[in-house]
Amino acid sequence: MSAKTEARCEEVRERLKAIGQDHVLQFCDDLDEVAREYLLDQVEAIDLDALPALIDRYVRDSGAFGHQGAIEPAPYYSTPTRADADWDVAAYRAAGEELIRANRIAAFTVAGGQGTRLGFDGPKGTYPAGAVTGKPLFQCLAEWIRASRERYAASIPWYIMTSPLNHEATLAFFEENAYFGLPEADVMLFQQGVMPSLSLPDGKLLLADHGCLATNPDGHGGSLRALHTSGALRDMRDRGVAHVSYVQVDNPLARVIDPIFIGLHASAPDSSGEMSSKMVAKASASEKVGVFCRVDGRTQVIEYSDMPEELACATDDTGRLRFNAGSIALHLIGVDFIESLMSGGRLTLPFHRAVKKVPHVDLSSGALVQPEEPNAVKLEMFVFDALPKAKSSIVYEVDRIEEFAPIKNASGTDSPASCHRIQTARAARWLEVKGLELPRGPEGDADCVLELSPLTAMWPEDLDRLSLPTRVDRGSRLAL
Ligand code: UD2
Repeated sequence: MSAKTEARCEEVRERLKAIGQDHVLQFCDDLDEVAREYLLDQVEAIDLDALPALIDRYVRDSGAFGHQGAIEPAPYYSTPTRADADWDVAAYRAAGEELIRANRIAAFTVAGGQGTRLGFDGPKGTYPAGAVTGKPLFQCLAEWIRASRERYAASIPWYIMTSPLNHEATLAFFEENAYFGLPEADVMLFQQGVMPSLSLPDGKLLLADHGCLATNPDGHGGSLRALHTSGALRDMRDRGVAHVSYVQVDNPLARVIDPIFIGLHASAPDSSGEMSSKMVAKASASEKVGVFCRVDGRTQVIEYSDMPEELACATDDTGRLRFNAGSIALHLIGVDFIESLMSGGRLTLPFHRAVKKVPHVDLSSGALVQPEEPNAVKLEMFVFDALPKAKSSIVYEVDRIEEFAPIKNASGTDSPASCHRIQTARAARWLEVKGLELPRGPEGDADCVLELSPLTAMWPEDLDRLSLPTRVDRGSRLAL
């Protein structure tokens, strides 16, 4: 062992001892130099100064969110097709288009999560999503960006956040697929950070093996830190990007670059241009989406699991859910705002705790234990917790069929099957307006499978340029 590594080891041991965590180096003497350096790197990547306070708040205490002040529904811009939509859609669309043409907009996809609920063993973005073609989620998003680049003659860089669990596989997938027709220089993949898993009830760091801490990705809120540490924000600055369009990897219908939303975010009188959101009217009181609320005059999302049931179920005079604005995790975020969230090198977002079964090394025997009961706390940050830090944040309602078909579960709600149905319903709606005859089943659903690429049409009116078939046969499959 080199003297340098020995010295580093002693220094880290002292810091760990001061906070009662030096067990982490218990097997250090058995490790070769490379393995030992790896473990020390892992420990040094943790904010050790902040750890004791985190343990007090989230392990010894439940870290539950107390919402101070009255919770009111957040106001929103109604979708343009609603009778009460009284805002100038064309003007905002023009304002958004100007920003896109001026290369002020970037796309940003969070793709660090694991497809555990889907039962898919690979990066979620590689999952086949196209209802007819089976094209992967990443390609669906890439086609929106390509179509927007062509339409607006803009560069629209695409930043993609992966995690240590899927980074290499994601990178290889982009290379195999030639970046889906986008210039490689305009696609940047970077990894999110991790948080150490902490034992219950005493908040000890756990070892996944003798030379490795048990960690988990730090949540999509960690993206705001990773944009900074990866150099992505600096790259945005160099390119003159002012706002990023944030989309989750699981929604192939996400309108990745939406001029109307961009226009509202950047120029509506009640928007500070810091962070804005899209919503859909909730399908039911129990739908698993966060809800936009106003607390102490600030817009924020209360996650479905934190929403008091009496509020989630409350209705207004017309019988509609009072808290109706469901978050579909589509945001526009100002680059200046992202920078302002890093104060003194630390991201100032709260954590959310999840109690999980975390395999770990037993310190007395040195053997790996697979716990049968939840034994540890995992900490994650949520991107929407940045919303209340914005001075004035707007919410824009969109039509669920137009923009929200996430793939999260293997079957039922938010599954590949429901996603394909929504893709078909959206394409059917656009095509029927253009006079195409579609077969309908007894429930009124289109009795065929349809898929419409944004390279073919980003808006219904784009179909006017095409010569379309005049009818679709019952049970057939059509990709345009
Ligand atoms: C999210 C929202 C929910 C609603 C719904 C809409 C949360 C906590 N809830 O639910 O309110 O808006 O989406 O679809 O966000 N990810 C990372 N790194 C991580 C964790 C997640 O990149 O460490 C990505 C993941 O790849 C995915 C997205 O974040 O693209 C959403 O994560 P999720 O599937 O855990 O969130 P979900 O579906 O519970």
